[in-house]
Amino acid sequence: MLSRQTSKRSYLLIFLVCFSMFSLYSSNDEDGSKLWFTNYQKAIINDNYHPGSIYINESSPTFQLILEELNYSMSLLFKQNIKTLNNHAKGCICVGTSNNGYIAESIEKDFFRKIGNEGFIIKYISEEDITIIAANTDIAALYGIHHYLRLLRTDPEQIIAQTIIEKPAYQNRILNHWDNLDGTVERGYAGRSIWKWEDLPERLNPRIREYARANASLGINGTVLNNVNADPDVLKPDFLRKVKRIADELRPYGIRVYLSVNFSSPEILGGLQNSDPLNPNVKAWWLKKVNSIYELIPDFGGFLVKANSEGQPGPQDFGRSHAEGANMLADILKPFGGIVMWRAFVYNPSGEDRAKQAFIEFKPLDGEFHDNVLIQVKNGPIDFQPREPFNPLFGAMENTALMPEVQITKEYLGFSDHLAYLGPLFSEFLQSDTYMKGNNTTIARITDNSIYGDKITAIAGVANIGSDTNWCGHHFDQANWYVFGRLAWNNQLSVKEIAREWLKQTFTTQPGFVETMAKVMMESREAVVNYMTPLGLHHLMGWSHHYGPEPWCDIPGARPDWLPRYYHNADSNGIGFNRSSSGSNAVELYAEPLRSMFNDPQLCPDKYLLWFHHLPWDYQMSNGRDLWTELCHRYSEGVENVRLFRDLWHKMEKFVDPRRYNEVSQKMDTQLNEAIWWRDACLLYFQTFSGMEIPPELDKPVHTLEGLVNKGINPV
Ligand code: GCW
Repeated sequence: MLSRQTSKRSYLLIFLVCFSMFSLYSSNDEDGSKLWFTNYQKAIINDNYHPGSIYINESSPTFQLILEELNYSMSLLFKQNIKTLNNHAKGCICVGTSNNGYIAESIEKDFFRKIGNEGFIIKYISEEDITIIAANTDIAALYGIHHYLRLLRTDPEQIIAQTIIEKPAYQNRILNHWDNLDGTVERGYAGRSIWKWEDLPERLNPRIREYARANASLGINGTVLNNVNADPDVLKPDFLRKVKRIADELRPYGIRVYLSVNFSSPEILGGLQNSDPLNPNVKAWWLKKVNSIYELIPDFGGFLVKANSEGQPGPQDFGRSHAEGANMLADILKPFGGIVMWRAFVYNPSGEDRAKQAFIEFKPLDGEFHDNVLIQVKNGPIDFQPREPFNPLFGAMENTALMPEVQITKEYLGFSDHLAYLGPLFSEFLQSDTYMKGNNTTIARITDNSIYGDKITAIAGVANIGSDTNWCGHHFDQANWYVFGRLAWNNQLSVKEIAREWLKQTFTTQPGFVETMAKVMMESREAVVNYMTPLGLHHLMGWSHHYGPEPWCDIPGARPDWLPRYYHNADSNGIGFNRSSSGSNAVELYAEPLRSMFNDPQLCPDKYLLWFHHLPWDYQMSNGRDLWTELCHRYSEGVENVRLFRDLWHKMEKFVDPRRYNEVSQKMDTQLNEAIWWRDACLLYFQTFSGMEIPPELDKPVHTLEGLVNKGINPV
């Protein structure tokens, strides 16, 4: 029997155990709101590396942020109070520019020349046990400390192994928000706009500061606040005051604000007769407007313009070219240091293949754009599909600054319901060789100035950020924001390494988790391609909302180039879009050897086969299967991979807090159901043309075609 004393003690023990379990549980039950600033557990370099103090002798709002960030992160990492020093001392982190005497003494001058305004150096001086983070500007020092903290949390050995010198690949690393002024987000799947326009300028959403911190941690240095389908009202004085409030908040983090503008603003807001870019009154209107913006926001970045595209107004409405429109705005912005990002996303329901139209319109304008204009080109020639070959404008406009635009929000890859890590998509695109100047004329090297030299450089990603607690809708969609930022900084990084980095900072550094999930992430986009649009198929999704499969979609009177049939061309003879020399001849827009390779179905990579060719159902693939059988296998493989990902995720339960574990599990169930939906819809529909059997070794459809056609999709 327990004595009274013992039983009291055991109650106390049970209480303590329960209490500590409870606090463990509650502190570990993450909701995703902390993004990649969640896990600060492992920071072991070796027993001797325990920095315990910070020495910064310069001051600015940004240096203040640096101090706060270091204090916060290092006390979590090293589990001790971090001291702030007035001089350098053993065991300190010393951050600053060459205005700091100790830094000037310790870092070679040449390094400062190499890193420019945004690069940094991290140097560990082992004799003194001091880590220096040096840069030419406070913003670059902020990038430096974030890099340092990232290494501490993911790969700490690097810090003591060598001097690290980093500088960004692109000058302008920009998020494009498709946020409307009413708080909705076009193609946004994570809630409403984080700007909360209605509260501004009086009240600022506290999330904007966290947003700035997250972007600065990646080196993102610009943000376009509003949708490219631009509401002219954004340029009204009341709105500009709201924009100013956001710009003021983002400034210490090195983030400049840009706006999408409507080309008809002079007519709509100014009451002018037209918005002709050569009309002196129009120019005067824009000049006055730009002046008023810079009075409020002295470091305003410039304008993003979607002109003469999908119903948006533009210079062609007045018989002027894209160059005339862009240059007019650029000339006005130039004295203020602003730029124009002019989109090349143009196509019309003409007889011409949509995949050629941007090239046909823009290529002849090469050399006509002024030097503060960038042409913003989507990665593929159609529209952010799960897979497209690269847009042939890349490499073809030697005398024009071209900036890549990728879509971080997953309009065509399952919204925020499907796990699809976009690193492989982004790097496949950036590393595509255009062969325009021989081997290794990759898009990364063209657009970062490594090949044609001396132009303004930039890259844009359409943001997937919203008011959802976890910012992006799916916990794993945070990785897409992250990988965009990391590649914008260094377009040569391994996207698998980036996935590992993100996993370690967001969940745990346990190798069993990191390696398994990095593999899942790396394979996830290919799985989506397989269950949605394998072998070069594209644009099979539902009308307007773009969710789910509708290869049969037919809307009386609709633009043909908005209907799936335009792209898949399935009939009893076969399937695919003939863009070879016997078809639309889009292949001619590519340089050799790509042109010949894409033109010949025997040489064309399988992944682009039906993008460039219309082939018979019994066409022999290189693996010996006929086309129909291969298509069935690809769709099934996509589904099986999702099943595998889900099973692997279930094995991760012990590594992940319950909330995020359950939320991701639920999304994975949805993804599996929808992968099956895609497979069944596409195969059953295409089977009506092929008349061939689904191979018996593959799972049978669980739906009927009739049921799916009548399903009536109700996306989020
Ligand atoms: O992909 C299409 C989207 C539109 C978008 C357009 C664009 C902002 O469906 O919603 O409009 O691209 O990029 O301009």
